[in-house]
Amino acid sequence: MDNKMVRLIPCMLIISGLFLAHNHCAAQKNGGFPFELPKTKPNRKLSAAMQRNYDGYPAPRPEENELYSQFKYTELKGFDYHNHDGTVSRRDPSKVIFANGKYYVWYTHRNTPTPPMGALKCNDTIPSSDWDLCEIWYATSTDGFTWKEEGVAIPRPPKPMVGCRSVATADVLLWKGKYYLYYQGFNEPSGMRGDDCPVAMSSADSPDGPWTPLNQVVIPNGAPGEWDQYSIHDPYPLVYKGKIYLYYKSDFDGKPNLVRMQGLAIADNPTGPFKKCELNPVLNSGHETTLFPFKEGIAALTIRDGNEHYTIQYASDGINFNIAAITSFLPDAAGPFIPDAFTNTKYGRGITWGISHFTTVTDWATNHAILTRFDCDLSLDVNDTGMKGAHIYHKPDFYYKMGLSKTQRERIENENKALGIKK
Ligand code: AAL
Repeated sequence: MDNKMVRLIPCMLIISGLFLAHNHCAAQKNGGFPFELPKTKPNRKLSAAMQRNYDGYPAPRPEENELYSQFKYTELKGFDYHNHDGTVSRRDPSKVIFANGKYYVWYTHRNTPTPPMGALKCNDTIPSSDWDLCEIWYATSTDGFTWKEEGVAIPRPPKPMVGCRSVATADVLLWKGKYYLYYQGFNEPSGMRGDDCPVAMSSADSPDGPWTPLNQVVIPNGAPGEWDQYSIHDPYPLVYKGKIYLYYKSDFDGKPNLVRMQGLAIADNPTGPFKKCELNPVLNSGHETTLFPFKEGIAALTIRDGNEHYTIQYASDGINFNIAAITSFLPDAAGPFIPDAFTNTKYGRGITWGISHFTTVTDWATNHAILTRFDCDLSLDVNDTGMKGAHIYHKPDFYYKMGLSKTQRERIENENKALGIKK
């Protein structure tokens, strides 16, 4: 190649690059993207983001996305927390159900002489964690804001039965006129290795009990080496396709941190056998389980943890979930009121409220949780525009409270030093 040719090559490359870019970017055939956001996918070249906006979400704007909502919180009346000294805790509420003219909710209840002291300091009366040495209690309400605590539903069974150390994190199923509570049954204090337990179950003819324990594990842990070999948490039954679809979360890996994902186990009867879905985990994110029938499928609040935290997801078959909305301040451990949770609906209507918990009421020394009410519009029957805004404003204080740690401050100082900046 002669010198002239060598000098020409970069010019030719630049010209062809410009030509390609022009073809890609200038929508010369269509004109610019329309000012009014098209309701359906326009027939024109679209960027990846705009394709996703039409293909990936139920509607191109959040206000019209039935699976998008903000969440608003209201303090509940009727629960005493012993001056928030950490000796009384209520957490991990079940779904809310409506029966006998009132709403019912079940939850983990702890009343111990001290706040949780960790696995090394706990004993037969001192709890290791907030959900150690607990019972399942329940409360009723006629308006969803003021609750009457009714007392214990599931006490701890005697040793060596499943749950003899603690029963926690219950959820409810109504199946052929009978009520079933599924819950985590601990036989050793949580925190010894992790938070390990299988799922136990009790049944009753009325939501007021009496509850008869099945006295056996209904959802066993996975085989050694499998993702759910140690923990089956937050058992969450729904009736779907004529069967019991029970979703659960497991904690796994642990190197360096635990990974949390959600799985599904399906049964024809409340006592099982529950067959674990071979595609498990079916949700790659989220901490506690919160799902509800929606249209032909199942929707999930994917609350904390994982790449897809703070999303609302949808699976038209109850198994293969995709992100349907991205939101913020999702309710922790939410137990929604789902009118069609057990009706075997072919077209789920969604949810507008429920009970969740806050675990951040005080500091670690008086660690406990409180129940709260959340409201939202994830319902096909409600159109609450006040829940559909895509912005939430907080005072600077809110952000400053989540400030830098000492280690982060040191790192920043070192970065400044490395630039040669002297104090
Ligand atoms: C919760 C739930 C389960 C865990 C612990 C108590 O938020 O995920 O119930 O075991 O934390």
